[in-house]
Amino acid sequence: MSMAQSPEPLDVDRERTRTGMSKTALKQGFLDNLFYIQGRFREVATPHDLYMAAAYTTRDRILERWIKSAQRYKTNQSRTVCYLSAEFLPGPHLANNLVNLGIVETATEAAHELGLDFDAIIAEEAEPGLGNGGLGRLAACFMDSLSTLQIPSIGYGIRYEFGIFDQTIEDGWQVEKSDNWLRNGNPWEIPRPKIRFPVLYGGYTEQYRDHDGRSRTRWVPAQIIDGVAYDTPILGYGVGNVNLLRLWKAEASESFDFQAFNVGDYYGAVHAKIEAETISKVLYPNDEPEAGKELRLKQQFFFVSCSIQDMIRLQFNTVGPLDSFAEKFVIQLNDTHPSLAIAELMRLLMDEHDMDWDRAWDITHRVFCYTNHTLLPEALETWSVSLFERLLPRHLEIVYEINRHFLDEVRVHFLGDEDRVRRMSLIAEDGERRVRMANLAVVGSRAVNGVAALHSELVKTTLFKDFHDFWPDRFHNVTNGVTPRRFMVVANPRLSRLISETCGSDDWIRDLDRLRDLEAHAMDSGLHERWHEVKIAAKRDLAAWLKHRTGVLLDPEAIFDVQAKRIHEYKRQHLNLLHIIRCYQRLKQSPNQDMVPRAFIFGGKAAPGYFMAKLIIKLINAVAEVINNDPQINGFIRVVFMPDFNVKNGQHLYPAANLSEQISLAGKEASGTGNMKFSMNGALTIGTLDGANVEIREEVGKENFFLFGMSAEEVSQRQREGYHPWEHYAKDAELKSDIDLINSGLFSHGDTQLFRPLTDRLVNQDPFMVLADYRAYIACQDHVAEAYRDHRHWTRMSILNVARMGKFSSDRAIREYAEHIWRTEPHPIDL
Ligand code: 4GP
Repeated sequence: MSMAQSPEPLDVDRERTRTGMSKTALKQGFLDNLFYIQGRFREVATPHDLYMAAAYTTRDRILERWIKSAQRYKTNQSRTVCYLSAEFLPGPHLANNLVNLGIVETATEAAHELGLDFDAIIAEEAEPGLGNGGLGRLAACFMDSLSTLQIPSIGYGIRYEFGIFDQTIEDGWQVEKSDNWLRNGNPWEIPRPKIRFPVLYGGYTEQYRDHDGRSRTRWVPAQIIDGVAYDTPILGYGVGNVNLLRLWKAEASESFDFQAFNVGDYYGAVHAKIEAETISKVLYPNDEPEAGKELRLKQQFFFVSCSIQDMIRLQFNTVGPLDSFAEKFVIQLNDTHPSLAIAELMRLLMDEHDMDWDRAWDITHRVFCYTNHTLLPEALETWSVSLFERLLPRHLEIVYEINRHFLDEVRVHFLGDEDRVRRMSLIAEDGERRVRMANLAVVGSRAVNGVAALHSELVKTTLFKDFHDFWPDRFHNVTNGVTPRRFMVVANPRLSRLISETCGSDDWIRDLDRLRDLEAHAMDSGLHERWHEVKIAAKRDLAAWLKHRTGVLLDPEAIFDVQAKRIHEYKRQHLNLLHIIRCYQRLKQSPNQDMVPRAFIFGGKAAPGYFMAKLIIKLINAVAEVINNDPQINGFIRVVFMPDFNVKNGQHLYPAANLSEQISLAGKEASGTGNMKFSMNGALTIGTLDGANVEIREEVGKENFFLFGMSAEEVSQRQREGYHPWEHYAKDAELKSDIDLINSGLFSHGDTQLFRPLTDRLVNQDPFMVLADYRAYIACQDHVAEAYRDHRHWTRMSILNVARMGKFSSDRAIREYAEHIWRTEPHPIDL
């Protein structure tokens, strides 16, 4: 609520007491929850008990709004957005919910009066790591914005018992630890044992005649598993709306257990239960590359089948007949992982609800929309026809039938172009026959979008060119965004306060374009001083945190140069490393040179099976060990790897960064969202013209962005002409000496072979053109160092970066989806 519009303090007090938001009510609620739910009293409570009591106290305050929202949506028969995503990375809920309820200060004071350490309570919460990276976090930002924009919505996904692994670093290597996030209970979820659906697998299909004599298909499955709903309320910021994150847990279906018991096969019954529960047991820890594993396909079908059945149930409960299903719902497919939903809706409409093909298809293709998140060929999901048929025999028939109708249309449109037909088919026929999930998603959806302007352009001109030729109007762009609630207000309270004071209101939290008001103060030396203080304080906090976890001490005066994201060759953490080695060599050659001190900070997980990514982590840590312990360097440069980068730990990084590394090879990063989080917190970007970097640069102004490297077009031209990385190695003496230093064994206790796979790959193949961009990157980094010397100028650039980030709020992204793609309206719930 804006300061200007605040009611009189007395009214606020009265209102807070009525709604349980007053300090007294919070304290009482907390003590009650500690006693009645945790069975503890103050004196014997563990830190985790205190956290649980705080969480329940907060949840109680959300429930009233939740029920009100559900009732209102039901009576209004509101059009509902169903966001289907195999991943959600919401981050810890407590702090975020307090912000969205508007009671951070009251809760802090209440905790203080009870003699509790508020920050310690917040820190107790386990990370719900139900996602790998960008895609899952985007889903969580979108849920926050959907609620804040008061759009009725349900996020559907899987309640993985084990989320993304916890990362530890041992001897410089990544070691994965299982993430038992539910071990101590999850106070935010509400189990819904009555919302339970059977999910079928395997078996065969058969034809039969129904009572009207029509030929119908019946699926006789070999296995039935139940999906049970667990709901997490998602509260909007400063509004009464609460939407739902509904995650499915797999359980053995009772009837199945029972059969086994009847024949005395007790072991079999238990076995079936274990097998059933395996489906929602663990998240696949791969970021982009596809795994092709049977369990993964089972997981995908599991959650889409439950979700579509749930929507049909809701349709009957509210609007009625299924004919208006596409008016009641819009289903957004977050990548191809949920695209089986297209075939599942067809099956349910036809086999269970008596519709003929044409009616069912009309509804289906009007209800679905699909977002693509990557162009990397290895990430495009395909499933072998034989596996697909074994698990989902009925769906394969439906996919074939969709394909038959579709290819008939293609043939009519592009007479005689069988090559095109082959490329567009839902089935790849070269080699082992495979189902192409991306093609299914495009054919089954009425709208397809990329996640940044450049990416959406490449989607149209490369990946889905044939489809774009056929259906040009189907393709859209919605540039990603992130929620300022999580990534500014929760992560960076100091900066948030400073912004609100400078702008005279906190309206920017809901309307991020209002950050523009900062521009008027960009030259104000008073603001400069405070801006600098805020940044330094965050850097001190991060330094203390990292010292505690890694033993490495950073100098808060140094440039905090941060690259935090999944480890992947296309993101080019090794390019960053080459620059670090360059700085090191320069300092060794002239120890007295006037270099701006730098702290190089990395964070990110590697997929457990991705050898090269794990080797990059090892190299980062190996370089860190040598540099940090070299007395000649004397702390001028420091390198540190933050273990277990996730939403929770990331919140320490964003506020403290001076420089944000967004250095992927142009054309490879679909959008990036870390780029937005850093910039919103006043870091300047060093980056290529890739993903959303392009738009960030447009917004903040090219003079406030450190650009280097080839453009996507130059990259493809180089590739067409033939790229020979060894020529760069041979010609550029510094580059050669940086790579040679790695090969010398300096970073590997004399082992000259350890990093060979990495350096050989760079010199001989270099698929992501690290060597081609090396020179430009080093030059740009020199430019950064010079710019940092001029504190005033740097601070001004930092302020302008924040001031111009309005576009990158997920509220803007959701507004675009709502207007151009979903055609949904807000349904405000009064407070
Ligand atoms: C990621 C993209 O790599 C990233 O550029 C984008 O910002 C993010 O999705 C959200 O759109 N892709 C994935 C993935 O995480 O698994 O494909």
